[in-house]
Amino acid sequence: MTTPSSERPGQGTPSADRPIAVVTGASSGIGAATAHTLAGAGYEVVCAARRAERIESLAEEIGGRAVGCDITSDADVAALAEAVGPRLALLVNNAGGAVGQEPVSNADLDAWTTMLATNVVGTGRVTKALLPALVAGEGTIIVVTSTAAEAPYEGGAGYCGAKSAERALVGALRLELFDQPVRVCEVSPGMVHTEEFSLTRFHGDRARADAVYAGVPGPLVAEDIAECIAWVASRPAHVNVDRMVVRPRAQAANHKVFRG
Ligand code: 8X3
Repeated sequence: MTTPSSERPGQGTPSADRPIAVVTGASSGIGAATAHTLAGAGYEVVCAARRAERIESLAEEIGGRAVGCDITSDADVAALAEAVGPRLALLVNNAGGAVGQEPVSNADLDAWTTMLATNVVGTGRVTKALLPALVAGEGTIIVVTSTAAEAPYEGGAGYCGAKSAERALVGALRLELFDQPVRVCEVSPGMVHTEEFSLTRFHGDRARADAVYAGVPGPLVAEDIAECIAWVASRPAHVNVDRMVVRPRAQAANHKVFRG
């Protein structure tokens, strides 16, 4: 469903008159920024994440709804689908992330399993559960992948592998839905300085997390990606943005970053 900007209902519009958007991983970073941006664009945003207290305050702030949801749980995702109801305009699969950056020789394979369970299987679980509502609502699916799927880098076997598999999911799904009124899009961000991404990746090591962005003149921020997601969603219904790759100007490739 596409809502022309001139006809978009505002945030104060009653829920029944607003198209519904689901954002997973809405408790922080790109997910929270996307929830804000989509609410401003007239959606009733269902904020889904594990950390209930965070999404409850977010939902209250933006006139949306909070649904506690661990995307690795069948029961939680079934409850999310129940809460959404029969029609859905937009699903933003954002939940996921990186855990660790060790070379294969020293890999924590449990971390690989976690990354696959969230980024790939979790995205598949949510998408599968919400697909009937998306078809009924002639909706749009946007998957937030990563430039980690563009090319592998040292220490990225687990994360690059997970994001590449998530990208493959997007491609397969688009082919499967070719005769359905559902758009399947991918937004692939490069370096985005959020409060948690690198901190989680480096197990809470603040110095290592900060070093990722040190000296970089203008890494992306969550709002940059939220705007891209909202733009992709707001194209006319016949326009499918297959993939949008977005990096800061200072990042020519994952491994080639200018630091002033
Ligand atoms: C985040 C981008 O470069 O850390 O998904 O893989 S990178």
